[in-house]
Amino acid sequence: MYGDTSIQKPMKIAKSGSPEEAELERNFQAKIDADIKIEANDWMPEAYRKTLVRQMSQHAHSEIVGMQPEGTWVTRAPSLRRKVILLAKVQDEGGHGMYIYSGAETLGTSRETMLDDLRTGKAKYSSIFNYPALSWADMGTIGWLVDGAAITNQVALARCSYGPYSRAMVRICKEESFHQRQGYELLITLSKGTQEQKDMLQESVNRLWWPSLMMFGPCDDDSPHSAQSMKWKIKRKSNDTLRQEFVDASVGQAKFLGITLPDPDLKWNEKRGHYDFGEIDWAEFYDVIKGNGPCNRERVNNVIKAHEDGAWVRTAAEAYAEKHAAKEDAA
Ligand code: FAQ
Repeated sequence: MYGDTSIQKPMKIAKSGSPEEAELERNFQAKIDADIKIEANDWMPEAYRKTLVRQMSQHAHSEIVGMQPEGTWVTRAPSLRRKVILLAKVQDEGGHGMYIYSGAETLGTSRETMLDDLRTGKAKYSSIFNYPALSWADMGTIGWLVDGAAITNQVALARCSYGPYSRAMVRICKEESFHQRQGYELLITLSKGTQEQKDMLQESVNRLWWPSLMMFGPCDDDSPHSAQSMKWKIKRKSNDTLRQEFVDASVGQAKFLGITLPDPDLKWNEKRGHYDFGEIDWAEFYDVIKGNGPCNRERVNNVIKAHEDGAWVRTAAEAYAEKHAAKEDAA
């Protein structure tokens, strides 16, 4: 459906800065204000297209790179049941990356270009995947907190103005919901286990809580893309609103597990009707997204290696296509 990007060009062309372009832009915003989806062949401002390619490609890269931390535990899962669940989850993340790359391709940028940008370090992916998965409890905590944060964001994205992105999100959210539940169920099991298992659970949450809050991006005041993306309804809720929703939902879930969240400032604010929470270490966040997190180099190197190891598959596929094209020409 999305394979041939050559047919996905805008229908109307207007000179930049011309009255025709201003008219097209007014109609475009009116559609968005009326909650009508923008589709691949509709006219759209170049900046809207560029913002979507940036966000969607970063999102797809996050899904693909996000397979790595959990992937390292597949061979170490403690039972066949846990191994099957983990394998299914990691495969799902790969599938999510593919849907989102396909969605982004409808905007006229090829998958190869997007992946090149990932390999050369030009494109970002979610900061969270630059932290290592150090214990088996991390398999539960990633499901509970990382998939939990991803769903909080993605439920809002399922209502985004760009049709192919919003529709991909509907299916992805269903799968992420299973991911979140399997993680929480794993943690419930640990919470009922030995003291060693309970300690492993608490240690994992202590490590991953703050990086999970960073997934929502900088505070609204420091988020350069938010205002425009909200106007275009690419983003339906702000970074801080989503982060607050996530904190509010997590507190009760932590209590049920019998653990604490590593934030002395976390307390219910009657007036706001929300939990107050402590200041995020923004220096750490910016350091990680600049490429200096604990695993940035390892993650990108693995992506590069997978691409290089797959060279023979691409060569074989090209040879096969050429052979068939030659046969068709001869017929
Ligand atoms: N990490 O102005 P804003 C998952 C960048 S999927 C890295 O606020 P925006 C599933 C941002 O790109 C998780 N960079 O930007 C899973 C921008 O940089 P640029 C991924 C970040 O786009 C689970 C700059 O900072 N989900 O987990 C981060 O309006 C388990 C300024 O920021 C998505 O990608 C960050 N955390 O809002 C898989 C959802 N935050 O491009 C495996 C789609 C910000 O100017 C296992 N994305 N930056 O160089 C979004 O909703 C948005 O892009 C935000 C950022 C909210 C992430």
